[in-house]
Amino acid sequence: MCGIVGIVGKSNVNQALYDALTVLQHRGQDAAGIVTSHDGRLFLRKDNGLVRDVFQQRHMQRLVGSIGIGHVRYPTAGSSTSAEAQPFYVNSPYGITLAHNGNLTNVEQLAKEIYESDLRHVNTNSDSEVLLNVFAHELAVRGKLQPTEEDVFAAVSHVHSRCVGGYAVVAMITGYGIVGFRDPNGIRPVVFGQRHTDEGVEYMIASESVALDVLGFTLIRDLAPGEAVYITEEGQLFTKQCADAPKLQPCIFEHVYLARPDSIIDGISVYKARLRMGEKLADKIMRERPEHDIDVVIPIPDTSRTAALELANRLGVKFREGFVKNRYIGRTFIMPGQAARKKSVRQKLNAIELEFRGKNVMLVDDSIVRGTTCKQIIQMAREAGAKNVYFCSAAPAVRYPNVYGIDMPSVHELIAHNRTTEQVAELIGADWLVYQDLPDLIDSVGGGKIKIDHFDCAVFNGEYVTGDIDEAYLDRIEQARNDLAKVKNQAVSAIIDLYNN
Ligand code: PIN
Repeated sequence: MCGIVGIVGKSNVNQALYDALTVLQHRGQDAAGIVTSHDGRLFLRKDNGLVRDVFQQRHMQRLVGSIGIGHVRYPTAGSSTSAEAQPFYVNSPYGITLAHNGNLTNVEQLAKEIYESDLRHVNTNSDSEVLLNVFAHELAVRGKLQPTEEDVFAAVSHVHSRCVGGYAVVAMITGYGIVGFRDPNGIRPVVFGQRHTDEGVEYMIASESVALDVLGFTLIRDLAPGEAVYITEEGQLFTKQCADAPKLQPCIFEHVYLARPDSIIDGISVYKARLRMGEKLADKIMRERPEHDIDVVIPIPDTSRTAALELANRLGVKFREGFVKNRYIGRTFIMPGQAARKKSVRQKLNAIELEFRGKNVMLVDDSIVRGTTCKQIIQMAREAGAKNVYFCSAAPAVRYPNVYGIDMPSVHELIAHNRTTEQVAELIGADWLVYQDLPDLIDSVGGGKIKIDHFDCAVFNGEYVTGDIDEAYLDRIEQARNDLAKVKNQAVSAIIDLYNN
């Protein structure tokens, strides 16, 4: 998962891009980048790290220009070197830079085509660089010295016919403008908005509406699946549907925990969707365990808080903050003579004992993926003196990998893969466990004022909306992830050896 932003402004946009990226930081903490354009020149800064660490005063001073794009990255299937930080750049045609959120599922085929037919070189393992080259090729073959909006839209149409998967994209065409587009299923979110300044109207394209809000832009709307928006350097805005058969099937996991609760995606308030998830869970508990003896509902901070609050209200049970999260977790340093250790849950969360001692507690989390964290948290609740620990997941059991840009463990690491609810409860150490039912999750998200009945729910039901995912594909990504894990482990061991010798 990643965050993207693009701004066409009336004065330097570096600060606004930086601020927008900090608002989108929850979408990726691995790397960050900004590129701006001024007088036909590009200025780029990107590196691994948080936004606040990647950009120093000296970098910001160099990022001049009233138009630019930015990206925060969460590593997906590929590796996570700084060379793969975005935006990516190709010099021909025009000089195009691009930032992408999502994942292409036919990247191998595309990489082959790019090399053999389009005669282009791709220098990383990133599908985003492939996507950029497909877009650049499709714009180049139009053969125009000055591309019009129709040329840009035609190139996007060709991207849609060649690329499969989830993609929300913002790209800057040096000297001309910024284009944003969304895949024909609208899997990943993207919105655009405007703000009025003394110098005129400024436009922003962003992954989530919260970036518009915080920077004083008003939401115009979400991009429709398959649609593109093109804003010229002069501030003219054009939109066009560029896909043949678009169908809105957004990723439901955005609402579970990826997006901020103060965002509105495809007209749906993430916050309200989470409240409804809590209501539905309460109804399920009342149906299945009308005689329950829950004394207190406790959220696992932060994402589950909204659902937990409404769950408690509906059950008529006390809602209490039982865990405090350290907001300032620091880096893990590898010291000579010590093995690299992951930060434990214990360092991130601490229990307020008086909320647990002698009580039957219902812990609520947004989802259970590997089950490792919730197992430790349940243990903490017991150590704090809880009599019984029950557990609620606002999402259904995660049983299948994600292929559209969410970094998920491979299928065998998913605790619910090939397991029943009871088996998962036993493994995580809960006295009992309640998962949200998928129809209830769909209704929580798509059953409010804005009705959406199709979502990408593949991690729950194994049905991939692009229709191209088979066992062989899943086996390949599993293999790639295992290989990557091996390489990473070897690299860590090599660093430790280096320190020790
Ligand atoms: C919470 C994100 N959320 C917490 C991600 C961990 C499952 N985990 C999925 C719960 S937040 S595990 O966005 O960081 O606030 O129990 O499956 O190991």
